[in-house]
Amino acid sequence: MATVISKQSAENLVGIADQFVLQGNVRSVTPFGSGNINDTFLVTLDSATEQHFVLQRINTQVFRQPRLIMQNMRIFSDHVYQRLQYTLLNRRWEVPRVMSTKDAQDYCIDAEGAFWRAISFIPGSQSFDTMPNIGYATEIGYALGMFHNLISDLPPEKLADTLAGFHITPLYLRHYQEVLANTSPQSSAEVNYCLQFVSDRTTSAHILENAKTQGLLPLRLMHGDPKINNVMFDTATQKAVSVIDLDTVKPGLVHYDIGDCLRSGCNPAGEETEQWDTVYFDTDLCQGILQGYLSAAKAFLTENDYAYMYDGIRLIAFELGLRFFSDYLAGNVYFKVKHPEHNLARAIVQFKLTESIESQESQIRNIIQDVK
Ligand code: GN1
Ligand code: MG
Repeated sequence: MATVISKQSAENLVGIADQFVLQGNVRSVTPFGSGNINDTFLVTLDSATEQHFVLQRINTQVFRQPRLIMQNMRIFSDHVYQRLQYTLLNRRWEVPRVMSTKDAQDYCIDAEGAFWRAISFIPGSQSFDTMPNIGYATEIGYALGMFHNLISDLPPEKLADTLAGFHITPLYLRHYQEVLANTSPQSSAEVNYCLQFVSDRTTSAHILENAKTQGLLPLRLMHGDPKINNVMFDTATQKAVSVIDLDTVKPGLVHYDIGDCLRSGCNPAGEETEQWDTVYFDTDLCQGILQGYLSAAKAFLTENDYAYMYDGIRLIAFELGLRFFSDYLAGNVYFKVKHPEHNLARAIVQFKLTESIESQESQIRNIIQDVK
């Protein structure tokens, strides 16, 4: 459900935000962004030095050990700050900073036991839910490549697993089958389409996990959620300047990230549309994103990484559709929804996108060959 703030809780919000303020006063706290899991607010201060920061209530039903997230974020940012000191970059690049409370903690717990943390807001930046124009595509790709590049020498085992099973498609498939066994969804054209869609694709769900088990794809650190609106753009230069939302930075495959970046960046209709006929995968945007990605990531990619890139793109679109559909069947317990059919509608968008990816397989494989 959308966050509803009563007068009472608005006052509480100011009190919670104030825990993270070392200089100045809180002027306002307003709902921010379009996250599906955590509750996010923009805090505005009357301070001259730092005008805004981002306050978040972590959904502890999803992230069971939120302290591990904060620990990962510290290790991640210490490493990246150090790398940036020794990297000659001729452009702006920022890393979101964890803010401390008045008593020097990474988080605070409110009277109801909720877990709150604060992250710096990248000044003069904005994000987009869909690609404003093709010029942004290479920038989105560059941002993900830069992100991967900066952690490519941080050993994966240094970071904890903050969300077990995240992006392991066969586990989502198993969960779906369990949910399905315990529900009898009301039959409709939309539900039947989704049921059939998944049942036609159960055998291809294992492709990345099999490649990982066979040692063809190495375990690396990943972002976990590099969708288009997690890339921040400088409002003046229109260049990508940061990748935000670091809760799922943890060991995984870069293919999950490449897939997530492309399934969100190359879907001009956006993941919230209900005009399902307008959903398609734009191969020009795909070419731009991959070109930008490789301009920063080429150094650490192997032949096998390229060989499985198409599969990653197809699989992550399918996987997200499967996750939305399972959540619809389970009664909307994971993703926030605005109405009961919301997750069903979101699933159809991802399945239509998967269909479009599948129908352009040879073009997408050619693009990968061309840009590498
Ligand atoms: C969730 O909460 P948000 O919007 O940052 C989800 C991602 C999905 C995304 C789809 C931890 O991210 O995996 O791709 O929704 N995050 C988690 O918009 O499940
Ligand atoms: Mg996220």
